[in-house]
Amino acid sequence: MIDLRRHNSNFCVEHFLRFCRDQVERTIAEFEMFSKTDRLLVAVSGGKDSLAIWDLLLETGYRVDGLYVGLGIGEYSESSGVYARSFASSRSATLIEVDLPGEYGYDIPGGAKAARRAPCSACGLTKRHLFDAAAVDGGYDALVTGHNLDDEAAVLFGNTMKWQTEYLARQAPVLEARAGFPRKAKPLVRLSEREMAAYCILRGIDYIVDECPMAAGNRHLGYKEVLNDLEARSPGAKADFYFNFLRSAARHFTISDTGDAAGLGHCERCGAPASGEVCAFCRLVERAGGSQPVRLSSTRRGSAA
Ligand code: Q46
Ligand code: ZN
Repeated sequence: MIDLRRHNSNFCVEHFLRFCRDQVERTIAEFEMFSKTDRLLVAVSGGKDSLAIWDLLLETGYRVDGLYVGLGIGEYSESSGVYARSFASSRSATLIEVDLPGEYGYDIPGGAKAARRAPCSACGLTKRHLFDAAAVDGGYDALVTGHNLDDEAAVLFGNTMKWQTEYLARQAPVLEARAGFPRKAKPLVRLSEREMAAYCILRGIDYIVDECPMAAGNRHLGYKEVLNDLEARSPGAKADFYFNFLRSAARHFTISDTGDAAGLGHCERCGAPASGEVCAFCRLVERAGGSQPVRLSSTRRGSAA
C-alpha cells in the first residue's frame, strides 16, 4: 500500500502505477507538450526521475530516445552511465551518448576549477548546451527532462526569494522552441521525488541512488529541505505553491527582449544562439582547457533567426 498524504489516499501497486501514468498524461495534455507522433528526446542522468519519465513515455506509446551525457564526475558518472545503458537495453530503446572528457577535453570537477566556476554552474551550462544541441541537431520535436514537483517547487522558491523575474518568466512546464533552441517539456511536474522513487522500485527500474558528490552545499538542496519541512506540516503545500504560481502569477512575468532568442546571433565556433561572437558554452570550454570537436554542420546555425 502506498500512502500519498497530499492526496489523502492509499494506493495498491496497480493503482499507484496507473496514478503515475494518469498524472503524466494529464500534464502532457493540459500544457499541450507534445503528441504521440512527435519524436522526443529525454535527457537521462541514470537517476530515478529521468529513467521513470523515459519508462512512462515508452509505456504510454510515445516515440522517445534517451540522451546521456558523461560528465566525468569520477565513480558517480561511471555508475550513472551503467544505469542509463542498462535501462535502454532492457527496453530496446535508443540511447545517444556524449562523453564530455572524450569529446570536449574537460570534465566537470577539473573544468569548473580551471574556469573558476562553481561545479554546478559549469555543469548546468554544459548540460543545457549539449541537451539543446542534441535535440536540435537530431531533429527532435521536444527535449524532455525528468524535473519533478520537488525540483520545480525548489527552483520557484529560489527564484522568488531573489525575485529573479527573468527566470520566473521561464518557469513553465513547457517552453516553446525558439530560434536555435528546442521545445522543452517537463511532464513529471505533478509527481514528487518520493513518488518517483516508489515508481522505479515497483517497476523494477535500477537507478543511481547516490547523490552527485558535487551537490554538497548546492542551494537547491537547502530549498528542498525548507519545502520538505513545510510539506510535513501541511501536506500539499509544495503542489499549492507551484501550481498556484502557474495559475495566478506566472503570466505577470514576461521574457524580456534582451533575454529572448529573437535578438541572438550565432556562436562563431559552434553555431549555437549567442549574444556575442562566442557562446557561453564555448567560452567555458576554452577556460576549462578543452576544445570543440570538429562538426561538419549544425542545424542550429541554419534554424536560428
Ligand atoms: S550533476 Fe552537475 Fe548536478 Fe552534480 S555537478 Fe551539480 S549540476 S549536482 S543535477
Ligand atoms: Zn559556441
